[in-house]
Amino acid sequence: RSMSTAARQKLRIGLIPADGIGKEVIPAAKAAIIALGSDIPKPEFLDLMAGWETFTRYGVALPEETIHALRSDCDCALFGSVSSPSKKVVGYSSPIVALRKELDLYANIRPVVSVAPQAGQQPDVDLVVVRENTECLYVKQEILETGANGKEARATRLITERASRRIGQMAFDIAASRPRKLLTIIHKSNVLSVTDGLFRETVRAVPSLPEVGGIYDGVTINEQLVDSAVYRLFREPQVFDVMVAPNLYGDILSDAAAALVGSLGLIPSVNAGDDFIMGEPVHGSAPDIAGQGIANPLASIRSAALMLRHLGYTKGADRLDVAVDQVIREGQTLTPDLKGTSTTSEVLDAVLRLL
Ligand code: GGG
Repeated sequence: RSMSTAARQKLRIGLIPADGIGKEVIPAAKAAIIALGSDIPKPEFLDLMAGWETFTRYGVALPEETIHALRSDCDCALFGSVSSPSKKVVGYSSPIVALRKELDLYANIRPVVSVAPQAGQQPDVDLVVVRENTECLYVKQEILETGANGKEARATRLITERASRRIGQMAFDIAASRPRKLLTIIHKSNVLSVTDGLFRETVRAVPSLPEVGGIYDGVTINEQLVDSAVYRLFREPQVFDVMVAPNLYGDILSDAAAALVGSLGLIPSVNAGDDFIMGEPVHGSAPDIAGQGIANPLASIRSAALMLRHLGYTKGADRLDVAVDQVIREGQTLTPDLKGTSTTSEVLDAVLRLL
């Protein structure tokens, strides 16, 4: 669903690089956006803070100022990557999980496309994972108690009709706009019949909602248990077009799908709500390579393209996508995750030359 462009004079873009390689790839996306010139309204960038490093410096992972600036002063945003610790740290909570909730960015849309089968990408992969972005186990209601079995840890998994319906509608919209018009609902209702059962039934019922009025009649609905979906993803990824999944399954499936096209460093996403859009590379903060200047900027540039496309700036978005695809196809200027020897700035320069 594309948001209104509303004849903007300028495009105010919040930049939240956050941690690790986010600080290297978000500036690359910024440079690519600037290079679009008059194909988009004049961009204005606001540098905003969030992340583990922000927490260690200021005692807060997602400052109020960042949320306020996104709500009041930005038309859209780009988020990099965050390095949350694997152990509980008092006072810390993942800023990206919180941001998605604060801004009600209820859909995480993650396209995975192969453009260069000759370079080891699986041929004909062209799928979109539509991940519910606000609930499931990510409501983060965990408790630790001591009982008869020693320590007992419990987590609440929340699935609501409202969230399942709106992610379902988003997924149907996306499926209806694509040539194959095929939607696969991912669940595990044979075991989790209450929670995944509600997700599955609610998404399935979307075409029959009174307000939908038959617009999804051309969409074929499939469903697949999450475990066999992963199996099929590796055996025959071409069978998938749009996959809609609860939060955790969607997170895992999209990382798995990235392996089909060579690197997580290529996979973009947008966090979409009805009023705001935030691009975000699917990869994390990659502490093993952070600071070396070799992070792949292509997922961030593609995330900028997705964000612009969502806002209705199709020409600018197309130019970014065409340039990125060309760099991948040529295979001359690639970072080490794609078996290349180029740096982040060399890959960015290759994209800029093609813009
Ligand atoms: N850009 C995606 C990203 O940062 N992934 C890592 C992630 O989501 N981590 C969760 C967290 O650290 O809070």
